[in-house]
Amino acid sequence: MQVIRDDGSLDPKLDPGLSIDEVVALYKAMVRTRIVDDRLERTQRQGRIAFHVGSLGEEAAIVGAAAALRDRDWIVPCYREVGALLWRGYPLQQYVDHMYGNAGDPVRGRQMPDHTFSRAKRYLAVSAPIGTQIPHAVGLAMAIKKRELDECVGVFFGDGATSSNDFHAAMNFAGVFQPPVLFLCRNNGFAISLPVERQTATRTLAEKAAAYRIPAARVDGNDALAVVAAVREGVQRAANGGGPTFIELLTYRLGGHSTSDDPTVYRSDEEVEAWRNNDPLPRLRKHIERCKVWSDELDADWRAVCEREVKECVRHAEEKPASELSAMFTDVYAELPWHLREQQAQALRGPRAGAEEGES
Ligand SMILES: Cc1ncc(C[n+]2csc(CCOP(=O)(O)OP(=O)(O)O)c2C)c(N)n1
Repeated sequence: MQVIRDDGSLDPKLDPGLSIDEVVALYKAMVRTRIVDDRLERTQRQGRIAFHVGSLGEEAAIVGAAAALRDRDWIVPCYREVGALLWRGYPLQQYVDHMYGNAGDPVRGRQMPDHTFSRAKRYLAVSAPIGTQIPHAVGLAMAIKKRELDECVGVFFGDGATSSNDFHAAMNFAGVFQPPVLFLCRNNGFAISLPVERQTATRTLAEKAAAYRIPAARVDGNDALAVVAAVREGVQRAANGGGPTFIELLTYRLGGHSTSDDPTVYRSDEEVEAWRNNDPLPRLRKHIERCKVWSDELDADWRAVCEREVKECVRHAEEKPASELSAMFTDVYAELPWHLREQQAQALRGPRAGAEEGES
């Protein structure tokens, strides 16, 4: 499924009918996500943060899907979807604070960078083991169905996650019990170094849904408006009591899997170059330029605004103190058990205090 044509015009049969202001907002959010990514990657390379998982090249799949969900719908992310959280108006400063694990980090430094959450924005905490978030999302959607709420759940995962037990258990359950859930599969070509051809024997990922009797779509995930159209259709189906939808978003990870990866060892420059020519940002930009609401000047201005914003956030994040060490022991038990109280006291005395005092 494709909406934006090569000349920037839209296929009238599939056009999701966003206002031009909404399309510009979507484009601006995609650019902002990329600039934030780029800044964080540089920050990691300078040794100022430990780790980053980017979404270079996947912005249409991520931000486009978020734009089609309603604010009351839930997002269950993988780890690459902070663009969806930012789309919902999550403060960039709070995200950058999380990347530093500083005192402003809502996760209080207890998780890896890019493993954040927001209750206010209905964005669940990242669950790092691949695929585990998929049954969480189905469970959440079951609760919505039982309470008869007009809400749905969009769960993101990669092509690699379709090989997990959790994916199949969740799809099967959703097929049988019909909760309002959208399976948003970002097929970005790779699970770290494993190409999708080695991940599955099926020709597409979308066809897997047929076995669970879940309606599916295969969408050009680099076409932001095709993503919006497909996800809207899924939201509509869920709202009408039609149950789950599976959407395969065909895209490509232009960057490394994370800052700990070197993709040049498992794929060719030619392949990356070919996908660079299919970059979702220029594709959407072509449409808004054709509509005469965007220009080189506006583009440069917006990029400068985003650059300034993220640099400011990094500066503020570096001024803040680290998360409290004691936070390592809080927020799990209503009453801390004795052994954790002991460990907390020891940690607060300092890493070598126990040994010096002759404790084992
Ligand atoms: C159960 C489990 N096995 C292995 C890993 C290590 N791991 C982290 S990301 C990843 C690849 C996932 O690929 P995919 O689902 O396609 O998502 P993508 O990173 O491409 O967005 C792997 C194997 C993990 N986190 N959990």
